[in-house]
Order: sequence, then C-alpha cells, then structure tokens
Amino acid sequence: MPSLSQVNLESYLLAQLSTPLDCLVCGAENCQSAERCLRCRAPVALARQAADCKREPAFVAVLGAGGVGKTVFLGMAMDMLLRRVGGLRATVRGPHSISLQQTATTALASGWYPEKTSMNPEHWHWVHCQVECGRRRKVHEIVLADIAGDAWAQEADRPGSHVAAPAILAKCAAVMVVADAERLHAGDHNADFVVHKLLSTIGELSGGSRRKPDPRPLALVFTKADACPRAADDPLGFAESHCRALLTDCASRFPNTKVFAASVAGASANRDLHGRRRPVPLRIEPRGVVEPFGWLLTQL
Ligand SMILES: Nc1nc2c(ncn2[C@@H]2O[C@H](COP(=O)(O)OP(=O)(O)OP(=O)(O)O)[C@@H](O)[C@H]2O)c(=O)[nH]1
Ligand SMILES: [Mg+2]
Ligand SMILES: [Zn+2]
Repeated sequence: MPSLSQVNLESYLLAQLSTPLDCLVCGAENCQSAERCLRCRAPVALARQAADCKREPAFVAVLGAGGVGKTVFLGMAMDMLLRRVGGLRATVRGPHSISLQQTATTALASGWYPEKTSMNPEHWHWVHCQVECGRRRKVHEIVLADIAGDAWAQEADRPGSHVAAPAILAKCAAVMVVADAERLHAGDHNADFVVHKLLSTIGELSGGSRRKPDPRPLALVFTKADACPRAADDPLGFAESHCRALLTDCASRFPNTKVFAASVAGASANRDLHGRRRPVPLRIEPRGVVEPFGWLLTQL
C-alpha cells in the first residue's frame, strides 16, 4: 500500500525573491538576495537600510585623485565619529559600513598606511551612517563611498567609465574635495585637473544654470597637513597662495565653500618593504579630521 507523504511548497520564498530591489546608487533593479548591485557593484544592503530610514539618506561625494589621502582620512573620520569624538555621534547602518574604518585603522595600527584603493568597484568601501550633531542633536543620514582616485581620474576623462561615480555626482547633497597639501606645496597640480573636471560634471548633471548659485555645501580638505604646517595653520591662506585656481573653481560653482586642513599621522618616515621604499606613519595624531564633516552636516 502506497504511503502518503507531505511536502511543503515554500513558493512564498520564490515570490519574495522575485520582488526587485532598486539600487540606492544607480537605481538598477536587483534581486533581494543579491550582495552587490549588478550594474554599479554598490552593496544592495544600502537600499535595504535606506528603506528603514524615515528620510532619504544624503549622498556626500568625496572627490580626489589617487594618493591624495582619501582612504586614510575617511577611515580615520569614521573611526572618530563612531567613537563620538568631536561632538558628533555616528551609528553605522549595515556591516558593509564598517569596512572602510576597519581597512584604515587596521593598517595604521600595524604601522603602515592602507594599500591603494583598487580600481575594481567590487572593492570600494561604502558607508551609510546616522550622525547626530549640534546642540539640538539633529539626526542626519549620510552615504559616502571611498572610490579609487584613479577611477575618479578615468571618470573625469571619460564620463560613464564607472557606473557608480556619475550616479554619486548626480545625486550628491554635499561635496568634499580632498587635496594633498604636500603635493600642492611642492607645486604639483596634476590632481587639481581631476577635481575641475568632476566639479564641471556635477554642474552638468544637476542641470543647474551658471546664473543660479548651487546651494550645496562644499568642503575643500587639505590632507597631510602634518607635512605642511602652512596649510595646518591657515588653510584658506594656503589655498589662496598654493591652489588659487582650485579654490576659485570650488567657490564659483559652490558659493557655500569652506576650506579645512587635516592630518592623520603626526609624522611619516620611509621604510623598505620587499626592496621598495614606502612611507609609514610614525605616530597617529589625528587633527582636523572630524571638523569638515561637522560643518557639512550643519549645512545640509
Ligand atoms: N604625512 C602624511 N601622509 C599621509 C597621510 N595620509 C595619507 N598619507 C600618505 O598618502 C598616501 C596615500 O593615502 P591614501 O589614503 O591611500 O590615498 P587615496 O586618496 O585613498 O589614494 P587612492 O586609493 O589611490 O585613491 C599614504 O600611503 C601615505 O603615504 C597623513 O595624514 N600624513
Ligand atoms: Mg584609497
Ligand atoms: Zn547600482
């Protein structure tokens, strides 16, 4: 006699997976269970986290050419914000939001600077965090990405080379331009051209006319100020004397521009690794790292 057995049809699981989830960055439809967006490779979790927020998170576009110090600066800033240093209290949303801080602090704690950020969008660090600031403890939701400087340079030359980059430029609510004080002091302006092109792209993408000033805040941050005391003491004076064209471009496109100087290391030295001389941080003494974020948030 045949025996009967019961099999549960869990078709509701298939129905759940068939509901697409729009990528927060590029808007492409993704499967609910996907880890990275199939188009821009940003974490799909950003969209899931944003769905839980009361208001849409504000994108901060962090621009800067290769080697200007974005990963060190942003990683240290996240570490300090999460430790609630400097009057700002941050809470990260999603485990992917911790990897930037982890990459930077792990390297610095072992006596090295982090590796150059990969050109592969799969390896870019994305942070979604909630930050409380000001006396009234106003809550902001922000999203930022640490994109490889070489990818920004490619995007500046050939717009659309990387899907995530123009998406950030199109929807950013605030801009942070990262510039290397040491290189500017030495008269090296190669990195400026990347920023000029990207700022121009932001203007084009937002469709703003040149007559209407862009109300979005822009923080121009000079990194490696430990190696350039002039920038640390007077960031605006340094900008006027060492990169006037960059400052003028920022301020004419974004009248709400403020200049900052920051450093993560107290000093650097060179050390041999597999026959190659590499700079290493001698002491970790962050200065001026949280201030640009504090200002941008109050301006949002
Ligand atoms: N003196 C000093 N040097 C720094 C500091 N921060 C970064 N550097 C140096 O700048 C180099 C590049 O820093 P990164 O943060 O990797 O630069 P990046 O902008 O992320 O570069 P890409 O990943 O290529 O886009 C480091 O390897 C250090 O040599 C700092 O606070 N002080
Ligand atoms: Mg980097
Ligand atoms: Zn996407």
